[in-house]
Amino acid sequence: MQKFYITTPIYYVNSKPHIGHIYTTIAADTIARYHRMLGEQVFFLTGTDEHGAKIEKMAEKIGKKPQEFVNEISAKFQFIWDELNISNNRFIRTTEKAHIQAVQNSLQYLYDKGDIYLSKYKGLYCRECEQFKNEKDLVNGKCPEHNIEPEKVEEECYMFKMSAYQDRLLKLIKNDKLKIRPKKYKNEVLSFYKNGLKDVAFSRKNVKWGIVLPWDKSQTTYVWADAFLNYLTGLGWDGDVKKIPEMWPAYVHLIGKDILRVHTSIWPAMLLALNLPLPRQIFVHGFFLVNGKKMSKSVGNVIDPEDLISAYGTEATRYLLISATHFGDDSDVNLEKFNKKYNADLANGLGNLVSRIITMASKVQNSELDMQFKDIKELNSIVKIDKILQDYKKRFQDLEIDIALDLVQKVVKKCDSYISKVKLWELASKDNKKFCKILYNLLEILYIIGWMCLPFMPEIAWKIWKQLGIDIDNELKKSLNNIKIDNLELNFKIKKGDILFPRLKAL
Ligand code: ME8
Repeated sequence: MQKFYITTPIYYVNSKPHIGHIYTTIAADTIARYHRMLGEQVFFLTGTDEHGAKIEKMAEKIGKKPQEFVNEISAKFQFIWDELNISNNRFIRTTEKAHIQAVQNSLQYLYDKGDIYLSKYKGLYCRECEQFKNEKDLVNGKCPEHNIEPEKVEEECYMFKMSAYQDRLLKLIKNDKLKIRPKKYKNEVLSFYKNGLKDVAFSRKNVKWGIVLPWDKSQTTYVWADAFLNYLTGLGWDGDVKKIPEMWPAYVHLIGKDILRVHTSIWPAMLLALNLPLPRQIFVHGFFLVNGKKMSKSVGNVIDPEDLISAYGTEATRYLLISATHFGDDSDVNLEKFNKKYNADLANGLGNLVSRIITMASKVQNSELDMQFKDIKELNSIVKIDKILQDYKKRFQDLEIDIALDLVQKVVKKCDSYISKVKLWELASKDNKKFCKILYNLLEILYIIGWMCLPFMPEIAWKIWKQLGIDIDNELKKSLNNIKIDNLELNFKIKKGDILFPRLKAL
């Protein structure tokens, strides 16, 4: 069976989840669900990054013990993933005992091997990024990501010999053995490699909230070294380099552009040092902006995910975020845009189409529309659905998930215009046979729309199928690869359901 392992970044628990975290996680969930739909063996990992100076300081500021503080925030992430129907196989926390033990085992291995050595670090550290900065990365002396001055650090620490892996890594990136997508980000990484990779401080003397180094208890592990290993420990890896987890290597690490450099330098260098295979692909998506500015609490332009869920519901929130931008690009988002899109695509688009067709079909005697009405030629004149499905699969393969989603709208529009063109509602009394034939075709298309919605809005897919009288459990055992219009032998038993996307209340 084909294996498919996908990860999100593990998120810092210095504050509750925001729309950016939600975006990456919904995207990963959508891709994971798609691969399950193909019948593959899927493992989808997300979790929380709970150590480090940033979290230590935040806990101190609000007067809580770090462990108590991270427990609370991590629970908020888990709660919202449930609300959003996120289907992760595992939620990893870096404060779990097994993770801590595996980090210590693997760092001990690197230390014994000479890849980690005692030295002194002098430089600049941005606590918000939890990253060491070069002077030339700064704008007016400040970290451009967080607009704060990094602190000067001078302390004894253990360094990781990242420079030793530079040439091998550069080659692997160049020839796509470690694929970085979209291409503009590969180019960014290649130009960053031109300056060469330096060794990186892998421990901190003055940060107590971290994993203690097994050979020197006065130092804690650099939070990124700890965090990266989650991609392995989340699969149950215990730090023994001879035991590679069954699902490793990852098919894709999904990340935002803010953490591209570390993912394409420190992480793969650690893997080479551990003699473990590299992930196949790092896919980088852009940022959600508000009026061209990065969303941030200090600017006061943050959109709260809970507000989205209460305004639009879980399924529509998933839809609106995925369709907000081309996957990989930045996008400006605001509630006005979301409202418009909700009304156009969901309430008046998909929701209305399903309701119109189901209403007409429920008027047919006994609401039974069976195989005798099947007519592929007629169906193709509404929309060439097999071709659309092929395109849909290709888009998913290329991780163009927003374009795959847009194909649903394409089908909806084709059906709407066909219904208007043939004045279907009038045909019922004029030519019942033809009426039933067209309706049967439209129901088949709705059935396929159900499949196309499944990774994006699983509950909407189920609700569509339920109204068609489809056995959902049985449906979910099938593979999308076997869904072709010619092969379908469906008998519909219509059961009208609730409106899929209620109209929005005025803001
Ligand atoms: O960096 N738009 O965690 P983090 C889109 N713990 N996505 C955004 C976003 C925005 N405005 N803001 C954040 C960390 N994200 C580390 C990761 S992994 C081994 C350790 C998303 O809480 C995006 O995926 O700062 C980004 O990469 C991630 O949140 C950063 O989350």
